[in-house]
Amino acid sequence: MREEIIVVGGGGHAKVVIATALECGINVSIIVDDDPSKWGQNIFGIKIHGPILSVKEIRSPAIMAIGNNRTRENLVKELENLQWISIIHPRAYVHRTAKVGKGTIIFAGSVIQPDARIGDHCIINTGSTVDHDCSVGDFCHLAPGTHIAGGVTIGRGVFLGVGAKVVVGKKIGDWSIIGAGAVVLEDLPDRVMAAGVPAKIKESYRIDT
Ligand code: JB3
Repeated sequence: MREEIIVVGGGGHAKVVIATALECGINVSIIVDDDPSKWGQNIFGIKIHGPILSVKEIRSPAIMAIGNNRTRENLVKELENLQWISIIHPRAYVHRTAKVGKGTIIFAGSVIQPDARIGDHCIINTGSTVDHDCSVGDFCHLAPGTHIAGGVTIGRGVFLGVGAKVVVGKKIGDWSIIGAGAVVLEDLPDRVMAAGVPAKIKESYRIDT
């Protein structure tokens, strides 16, 4: 029998998560979302119910399908009974020695090389690469077309914008945000926003959360 999961979130990201699950032969039983205007709508024929906390007491396999890193973290704390699964698109490559945490989704065209470690509830978006011996913390989002070279360490809750790159062995601290197309050539601390080529910290931008 096909596995049945709950999908938390009913936006654009959920659409790609559900498409990926279906490609893996996983059925989606319901979608939950807190936006009442979405209730009764459907994604690929699967109905959006609400609100999210209506599934709080259910023990079921599930995936969190909301793009914002902090929102995913907050909702996971509230939804203790759901059993978070990881989903890897059949046309992604994940080396057998790589580790992928629970709740993490790896989209089509992505490549995860030997001994890379990806934490829980991460999004490895379309066509991204994580090279050998990298470490990616929990609740990160590597947007489409991002590339991190060998031995890179990415902290918790980091967002790499579309097409961003990180060179060999560099470190990015927790909850930092890297702008689209940036190239990170130096280590970056926690909670900074950096952009450009080479990536520079935007001093006027503070990440307080
Ligand atoms: O760039 C790409 C390829 N994908 C983006 C993805 C990673 O993130 C996509 O284009 C969007 O920018 C974004 O997708 P997502 O998460 O589907 O976006 P959004 O529509 O903002 O959020 C999805 C659902 O989450 C919405 O229907 C909201 O109701 C719900 N939501 C958003 N923020 C929230 C919150 N629900 C709760 N409870 N709390 C929140 O803070």
